[in-house]
Amino acid sequence: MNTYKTIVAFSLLTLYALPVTGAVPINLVKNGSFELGNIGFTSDYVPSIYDGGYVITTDPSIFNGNFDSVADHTTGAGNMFSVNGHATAEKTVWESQNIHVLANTTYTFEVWAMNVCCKPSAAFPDPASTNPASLRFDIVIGSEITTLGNMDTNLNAGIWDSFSTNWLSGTSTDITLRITDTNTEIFGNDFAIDDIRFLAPVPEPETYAMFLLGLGLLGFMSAYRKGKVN
Ligand SMILES: [Ca+2]
Ligand SMILES: [Ca+2]
Repeated sequence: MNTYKTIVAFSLLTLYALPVTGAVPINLVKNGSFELGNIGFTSDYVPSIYDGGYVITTDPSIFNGNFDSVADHTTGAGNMFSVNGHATAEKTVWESQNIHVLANTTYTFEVWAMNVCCKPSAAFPDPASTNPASLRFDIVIGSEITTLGNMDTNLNAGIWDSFSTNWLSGTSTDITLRITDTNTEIFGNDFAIDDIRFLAPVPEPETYAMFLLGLGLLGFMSAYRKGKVN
């Protein structure tokens, strides 16, 4: 009976634990947290403190003295992608490496962004009135561009906001993700991006297999107990 109880308890624990351990999605974006530095993406922006410039930093105020001193989203002490908005329209802020996707599969895109303008100063007496960036999130498949959505950064500096949406791959097999700032103001329009994720679905067949194995164990032990008692 003790063995029976132990196995039933183990099976139940397996059933409860699997949805948790099996539910960790895989991020297909290389260096989406920017913790590896200036790698894994392309950009029309250049390393610079001026308009149309970016830097990977733990604190945007080091990059540009007018920017607010704010922490990254990943850990509060890591890197973020800090940007001084471009004056020319349709410049790519960030574009992922090629991402291979499975056909007819739903993926989840997530990104965090914040306004980093500005420290109160003579130039920016009321930072909350400065222009927030207007970000557009696209999926690029060859020459075809599909917009996933748009997000303005918060009017106030230092507040991380997120954008998240699902995308069905259809017949697509290879994509890139692209972020563009549609605001071309140079006054304000300074922002940071962090934790860009393109999440593959959880591998469900394995979870179901373990679920059925657990049920099988329960059934077997139930039959075993019945036989022993009678
Ligand atoms: Ca980060
Ligand atoms: Ca600016």
